[in-house]
Amino acid sequence: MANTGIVRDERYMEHDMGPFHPESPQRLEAIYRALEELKGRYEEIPPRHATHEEVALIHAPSYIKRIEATASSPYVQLDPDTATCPRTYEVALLAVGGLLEAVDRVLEGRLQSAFALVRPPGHHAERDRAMGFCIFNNVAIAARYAQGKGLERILIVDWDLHHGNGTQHAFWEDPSVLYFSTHQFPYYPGSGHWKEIGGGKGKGFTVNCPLRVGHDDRDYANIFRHHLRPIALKFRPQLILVSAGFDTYHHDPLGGMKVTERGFARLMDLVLEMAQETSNPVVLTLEGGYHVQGVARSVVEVVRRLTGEVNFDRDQLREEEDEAFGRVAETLEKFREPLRPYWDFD
Ligand code: Q9C
Ligand code: ZN
Repeated sequence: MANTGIVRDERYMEHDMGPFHPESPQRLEAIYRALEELKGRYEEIPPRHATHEEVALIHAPSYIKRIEATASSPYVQLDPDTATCPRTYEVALLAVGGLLEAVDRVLEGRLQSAFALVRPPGHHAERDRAMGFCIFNNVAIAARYAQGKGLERILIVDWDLHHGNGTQHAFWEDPSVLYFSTHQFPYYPGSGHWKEIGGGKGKGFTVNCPLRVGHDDRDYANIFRHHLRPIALKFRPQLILVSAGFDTYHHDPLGGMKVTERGFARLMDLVLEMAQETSNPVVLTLEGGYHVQGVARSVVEVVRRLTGEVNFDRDQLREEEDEAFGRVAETLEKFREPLRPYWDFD
């Protein structure tokens, strides 16, 4: 059995943007309840609050103070989609700190992988701006934090439905953090065109895969196998962070993709395979995903894979994916064009 850890804490439910907001406490309630099925097969990681210094690895001190000040108001609207309640500031620090605890455990070698089941999500948060349900950019802070512990190369895989604009901006000119994203396009937040490949020394280290609606398990698997994989193997990350959103789920209310529970398990399988080949740990953090039962079931399938279970026939899936390759072949050719000077594709 593989050694995996889960960050979970009831306090994550205390951040509440109102009864009609899709990024609801019910998401984690359903996930935590569904995970009871796997109890004993993962270690529980208690979170802590991140410090100001840690959050300031990515965010402007004036922005952190602004968020801190929201704790004294019943409600502050930070952006058309993002609001605070009096508990939001502390819960957002606990989200960052939960992910940092998970990173600590894998860097100490105590765990091979971990999944921070936290909220609010983070990948839209900019240096000085909340956006798209996100307050602090959990995954970006975690990457900088891991570098502070001596790591040189970190890969961030963002399989959320949306483009992680905040994460992309944080590492735009930085060749030490490779940001890879698949996302519905054109769509919110608008960034993530395939021509966006980073700037300065970071050119080639931002990889965007903008996709039309309707892509399914096999399409995502093919993009991971034939685009992410060659890049990751050449980059040789020392840690893989995953912005794990489940809003590509086939019944998600915000998305137009067709990924199933088994599709998420397969993406996890492919990321773990790359991690084994470059012998590095994997830490996931929850981003979006708004079909409450769909997210819960998908997270369970991903965690099953982290514990070492492979409850699908990998050879059979490979065959099905090979047969469907034509659906993404041209798209992949296009994505590869600006990246050819930096990476070797087949
Ligand atoms: N106001 C995440 O999945 N929708 N965020 C904007 C126009 C915002 C999604 C619609 C969607 C944000 C973490
Ligand atoms: Zn999303």
